[in-house]
Amino acid sequence: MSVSLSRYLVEQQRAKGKIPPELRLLLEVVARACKSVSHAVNKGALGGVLGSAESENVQGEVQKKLDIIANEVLIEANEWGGHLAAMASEEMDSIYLVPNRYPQGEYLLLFDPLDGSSNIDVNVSIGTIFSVLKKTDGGQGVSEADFLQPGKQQVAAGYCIYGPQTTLVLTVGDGVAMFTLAREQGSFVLTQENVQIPADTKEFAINMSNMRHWDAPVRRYIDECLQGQEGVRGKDFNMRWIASMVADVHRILTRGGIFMYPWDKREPNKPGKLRLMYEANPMGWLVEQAGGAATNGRQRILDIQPSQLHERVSVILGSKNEVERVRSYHQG
Ligand code: P6P
Repeated sequence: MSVSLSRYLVEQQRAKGKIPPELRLLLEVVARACKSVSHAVNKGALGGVLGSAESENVQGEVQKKLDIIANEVLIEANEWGGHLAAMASEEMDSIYLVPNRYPQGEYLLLFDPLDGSSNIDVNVSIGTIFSVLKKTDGGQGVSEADFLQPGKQQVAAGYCIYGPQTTLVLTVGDGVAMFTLAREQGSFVLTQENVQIPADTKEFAINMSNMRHWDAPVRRYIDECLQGQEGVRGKDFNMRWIASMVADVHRILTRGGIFMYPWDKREPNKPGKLRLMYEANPMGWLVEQAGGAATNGRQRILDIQPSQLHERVSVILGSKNEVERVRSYHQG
């Protein structure tokens, strides 16, 4: 008997008391929105959704048509349900308040509506990343300050990868579960739970073209991997870089590995390329819930106190022993 996402969430709510009804509703709405995004992505050129939208987002990046479509789908799906106070998106400069015509809830939803969008036009896996926080003060109204909570405060986090399969990966703090979209019924079906990342790995993911810009600890770690059996690591390594964080993280959750997008001296004033609130925090919690680790090189990512909604961070995550090694090199 297959277990649907809805049944899994009811069991997390009823049997385990892990999530209240409002959070269950929120996660079901997000999953439904991801199904709509998957449908749009899968149309590709046939849907007239490829290419640039001729606009820029807050990050100064050219937006793809699908970036904007995915953002609109998530906003429209979530704004009326009464479970949210506000939303934040990589594609929007400021937070999105739930319109007054709808009831307000206590949850805050953050998302990168379509991560990896440089891969959209070349048919490589992309995905939606989401993070859920709760308003900390019971007061009325909501502001950006309500969002600025460390990642360890998340109550749910996940992503939906649009690849050969459309798979939703989720944690509510009780391990990591994976749900594959059964297109015939249009429902997400549980295909793996209690995901575990091997503590060791022979596979690293980093954009090697940036090597000359890296800090010494990162350079040392990668050099040692490249030395293979003849070097201090005593084993050969393999390299992967999909340039789509969702796809690289999905591989790591599935078979282990280490993913690195470290600070580099191309833009020394930026702590990294990836965003803390809606990329590193949700992915960091998923990885930790699967037995892995996530650091910025010096600090656990989930302990970082955000100061801005769109702040960036250096990301090193995956197999625990490898992440620990990189962290120790930063300490050294
Ligand atoms: P680069 C996609 O644009 C993204 O934000 C992540 O999904 C991905 O890991 C990274 O940037 C790729 O960056 O510099 O290799 O193109």
